[in-house]
Amino acid sequence: MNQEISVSEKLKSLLSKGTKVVVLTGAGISAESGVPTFRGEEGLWKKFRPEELATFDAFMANPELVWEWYEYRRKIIEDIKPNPGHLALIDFQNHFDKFDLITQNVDGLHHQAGSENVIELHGNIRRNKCIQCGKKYESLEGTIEGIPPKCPCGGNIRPDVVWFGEMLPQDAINYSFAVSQDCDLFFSVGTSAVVHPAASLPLIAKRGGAYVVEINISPTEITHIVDESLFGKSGEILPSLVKLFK
Ligand code: BV8
Ligand code: ZN
Repeated sequence: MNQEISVSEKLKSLLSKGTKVVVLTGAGISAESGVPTFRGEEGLWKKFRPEELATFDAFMANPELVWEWYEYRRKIIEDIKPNPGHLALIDFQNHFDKFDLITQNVDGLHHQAGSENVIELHGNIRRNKCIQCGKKYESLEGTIEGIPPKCPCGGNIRPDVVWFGEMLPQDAINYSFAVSQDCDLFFSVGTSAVVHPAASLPLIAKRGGAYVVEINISPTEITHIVDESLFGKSGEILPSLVKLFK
C-alpha cells in the first residue's frame, strides 16, 4: 500500500516529462525482493570480507571457495522477483523524455522487471566468462564440469562481475558520468554510496546542477550533500512518486 509521501514543491515541479532524469540503484532496491544487501546486518559481507572473496586474487588463490560463494548467491536469487520499486522505474522510463537507469546491482532484477538499456556498472552474476579467452557464457552449456567449471580453452570460468580492484566497463562508466553531469534530477536509491567510482555519480550530478534526491531507509555517506532525502523503503517511495505524475 503506498501512503502519500511528503516531497518538496521543487521535487514535485521536477516530475514533469521534460525533465532529464538519472536513477542510480544499489542493493537496497532489491532488499524487498529478498536479496541480502552487502553491508546490512544480514548483509552478505557479514560472514565474509569483500577482500576475501570479491577479488581476482581471491579467485586465483582459491577458485573453489570463490566459485562456491557465487553459486550460493545465485541460489539465493534463483526465485526472486522484482518488487514495486523495480516496477515503478518502468513508469519513470515511460514518463520522462530522457531517462537513464544505472545500477550497481548484479542480480539482473531491473531487466527482469522490464527496464530497457539498464547500465550494469558491476556486471551480472547470472553471466560467466572465461579468465583465459574472455568468452562470455550466459549459461554453463559448453563448459567442462568442475568447481569452477572450465572453458574448452582450458581457462577457469568466473562470474562476469566487476571485482574490487577491477576496472568497470569503460563505456558504462563513461556514459554514466556523462548523463549524471547533464541531468536535471538525480535519484540515488538504496545504496550506501561507499563503492567507487559509482558513489561519485551523485556528486557529479550535484556539480552539474542537478537536484539530487536520496531514497534510503537510513542516512548514508552522501546524505549531507543531497538536496532532499526521502527516508523509507524504495518499494514504497518509488510507487508513491509515480502517483505524483501519473
Ligand atoms: C576500481 C560486484 C580501480 C561483485 C561489486 C578507498 C577509497 C575509494 C575507493 C577505494 C578505496 N579503496 C579501494 C577503492 C576502490 C574500490 C572501492 O570503492 N572500495 C570501497 C569498499 C572503499 N572500488 C573498486 O575496486 C572498483 N574498481 O576502483 O578500480 C582501478 C583503476 C585502474 C585500474 C584498475 C582498477 C570496483 C568496485 C566494484 C566492486 N564490485 N559488486 C559482487 O557483487 O560480488 S560492489 C558491491 O557493492 C555491489 O555491486 C553493490 O551494489 C555495491 C555497493 O553496495 P550497495 O549497493 O550500496 O549495497 P550496500 O549493502 O552497501 O547498501 C545497501 C543500502 O540500501 C544501504 O544504504 C541500506 O540502508 C539501503 N536499504 C536497505 N533496504 C532498503 C534500502 N534502501 C531503500 N529501501 C530498502 N528497502
Ligand atoms: Zn576460454
